Amino acid sequence: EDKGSVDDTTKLWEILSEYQPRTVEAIQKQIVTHIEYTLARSRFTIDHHSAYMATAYSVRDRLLEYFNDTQQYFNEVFPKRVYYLSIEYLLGRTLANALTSLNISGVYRESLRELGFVLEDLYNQEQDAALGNGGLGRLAACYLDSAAALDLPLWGYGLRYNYGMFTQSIIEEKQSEFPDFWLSRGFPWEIERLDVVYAVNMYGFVRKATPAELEDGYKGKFVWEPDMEVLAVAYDLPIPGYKTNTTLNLRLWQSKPSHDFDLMSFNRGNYTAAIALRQECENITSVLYPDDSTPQGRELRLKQQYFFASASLQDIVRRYRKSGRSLLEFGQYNAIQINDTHPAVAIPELMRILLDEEGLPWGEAWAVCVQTFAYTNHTVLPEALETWPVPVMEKLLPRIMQIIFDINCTFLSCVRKRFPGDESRVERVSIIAEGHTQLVRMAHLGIVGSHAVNAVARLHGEIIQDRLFRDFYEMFPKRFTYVTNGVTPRRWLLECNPYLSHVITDTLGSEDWTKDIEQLCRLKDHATSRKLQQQWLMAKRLAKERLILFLKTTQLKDDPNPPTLDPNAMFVVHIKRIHEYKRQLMNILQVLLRYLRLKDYAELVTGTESIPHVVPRVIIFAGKAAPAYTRAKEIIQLIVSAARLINNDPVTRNSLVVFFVADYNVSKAEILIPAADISEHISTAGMEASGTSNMKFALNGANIIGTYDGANIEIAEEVGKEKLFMFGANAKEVEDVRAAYARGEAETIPTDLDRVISFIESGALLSKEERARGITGAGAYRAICDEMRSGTDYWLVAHDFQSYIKAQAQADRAFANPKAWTENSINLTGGMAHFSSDRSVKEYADRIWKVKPCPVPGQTGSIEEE
Ligand code: TH1
Repeated sequence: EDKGSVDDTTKLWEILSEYQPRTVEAIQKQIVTHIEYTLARSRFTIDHHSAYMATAYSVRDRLLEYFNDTQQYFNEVFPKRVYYLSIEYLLGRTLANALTSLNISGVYRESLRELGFVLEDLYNQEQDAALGNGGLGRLAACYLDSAAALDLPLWGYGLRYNYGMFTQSIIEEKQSEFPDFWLSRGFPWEIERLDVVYAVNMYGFVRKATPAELEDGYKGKFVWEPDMEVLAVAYDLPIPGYKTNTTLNLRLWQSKPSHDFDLMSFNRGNYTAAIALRQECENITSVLYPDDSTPQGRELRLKQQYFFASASLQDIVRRYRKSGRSLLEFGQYNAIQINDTHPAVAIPELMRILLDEEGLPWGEAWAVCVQTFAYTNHTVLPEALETWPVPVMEKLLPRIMQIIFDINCTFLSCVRKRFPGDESRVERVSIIAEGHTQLVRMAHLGIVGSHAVNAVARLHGEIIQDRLFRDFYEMFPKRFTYVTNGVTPRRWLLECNPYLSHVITDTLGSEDWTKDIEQLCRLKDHATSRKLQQQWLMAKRLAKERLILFLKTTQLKDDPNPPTLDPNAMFVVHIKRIHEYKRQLMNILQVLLRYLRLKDYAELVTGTESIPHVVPRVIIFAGKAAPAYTRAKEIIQLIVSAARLINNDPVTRNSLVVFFVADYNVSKAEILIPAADISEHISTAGMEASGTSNMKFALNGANIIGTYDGANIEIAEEVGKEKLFMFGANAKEVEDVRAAYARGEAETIPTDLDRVISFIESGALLSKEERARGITGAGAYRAICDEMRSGTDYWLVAHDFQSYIKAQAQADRAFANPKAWTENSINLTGGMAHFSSDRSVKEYADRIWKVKPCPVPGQTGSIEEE
């Protein structure tokens, strides 16, 4: 290694050990320096965006001090490390988060104020980093935040997509998708590592190693002769720990063509084909697949997965090898968590490295793998369980396919030994599904190759043990466990809800709750305090005002006749990916029923401005549909057209307003969640593995209308189920109802639902354009109406409808008593300590990874109180 030519490094260390001062003057100087030298902008033409960029660069400089110290410390101490492999990270914005972690928001606000900028305005200059679809990607981001706050020696690995989650627009009441080129104005937070590069093989064939190669030192039995070689370049994103020196790394890979390979192709004389090949390499990390819980079996997706797994594993093995330790001890020093099956191909990839590159015998290599890997399952939806056709995998990854067959062979002979003669069991658990085309079942690969398999909530754990992976549970009962998801209280309370955070800190007498989340429980002691209740209400009101302002300046900007938005109204929020199992449909049908009932009532009490004795509601939907998911797009259209009808009705508009907020993302969630009085978590029971926004809402004092599904059950248990509005069939009942449907026992449609469906079928929701084109009746909603009338709808919307209406009515009654409502709200926040991702990550660290904190010492203990 090139250590440079400096013999006496005293001077170097002297300079390096000085940290940048945290005074207003020093910060201002740095910001201005970045404007001039990094951005090369004239100091006299600073707009908001360059002020944001310069501020971000100056914060990055401070992050890097901690980052470098942390990484150096980890290398010295060499603790057991954790690697979190996730194909998605839904990070959102970074500036506010970094300032909060470093505890320097105040001094930055002051510095910028004197330079003529408001810090909060600069926050809005930042584009969300949306390298994920929804809950799964956001969970990964929360876990990084918690791991850093807890000083765990953890790194995240992911992909650096050029296009993140698509931007959603509503055009003619329908979803349209636009590319999210999030890097277009620069991303100041990352460090490009052009020197951290790995070659990843694809295509080609496998042959036996020749005696000459073996003599030459080749350690494996087989040689993969690839047809394509892609380079993976590292981009590092510092992940600051809240009020600690620890700053972790999120390493994202970007694909690029390999030069060596170019030369080969060009020499073969095929110039255009060689250029096309370069393009193919770059394409691998071009785009995030926009499907949440429904895999698209595209070869490019498998390329992404292998590219990701291979680059990450090569990096991890290289880092470990540098320590000089034996590969047989690899699993004692490294834990690798696989976030769903998307990175599961990492298991045969580690086998390949250990067998072919390191020459380990099969048995030893396999023992290392199982000791190292752990797999998290996030869904039980059958259509979401990933499989890859064997011919596709064979062509793209011939050596990996061969290893998977070998793994399966060894595994199945164990199964046959334990269950002699039980061939149907062998077929059920096999990693390869037989059929017209054989399929690789990625979940089975994940289970067989890991020492721990975890669900993400208790009910989900029961379902995977009893149903989904029952055969595996019988073989490896100790492997299975669950770790209930959590959310970071920093982003999801401290940062997004400054109003409520102040009240909490004031009530508890310190800010310790942001790190020691158990402190939140003490809020319950004050739930009946008049003073706290008033402050609590005021905080909620401020959050609502912020949301109203946001809606007025975006959604309603060009509306000639906008509805009035009353902060005293009940704000009900339903925000998540649009999916049939999440039942946004049931909600909008309920909203239409409410509208029809309001109209009935208004007829009785004509002549009044607003309808008396009715709790006014502002109902907000938001969420994206996968571009190919037709039904989900119809549901969006239904919501948008219902909102148009309802918001324009002069009779009801002071009592009911409905919005579909376009382009839902993390930063919009940060505005919506604090403003909610109630949130909807109404999935068909047994279908939502956990859900995590339920936790974010309750943490911000919002109530939940919810089913007995996922983490709702545990939330209800923590806070007391009488505090929430729980309804509907439970998971067991859902099974029974579906079994009855399958026997042909259809249900009759409930009267209220029948009324709403008839209303839609009357053509009430048709747009002007549709009418002009002569369309009548249900129009675009024909299929939805038919399904509701079938009496056997798979997601049990009709079955649960009456009990849902009852829960809504309960909520109306409860909201009419502000004192009791506020007391309840305080108790909800006070009961949410269990759902901090700090708790989840501690559980993973103790029970699955077996790693301990590795706090970084040193004078960087400069994270003093401001
Ligand atoms: C989600 C689950 O639906 C949700 O219930 C859970 O809270 C969250 O993961 C975090 O555990 C999932 N997201 C995805 C995304 C893809 C594939 C499967 C799932 S499950 C792409």
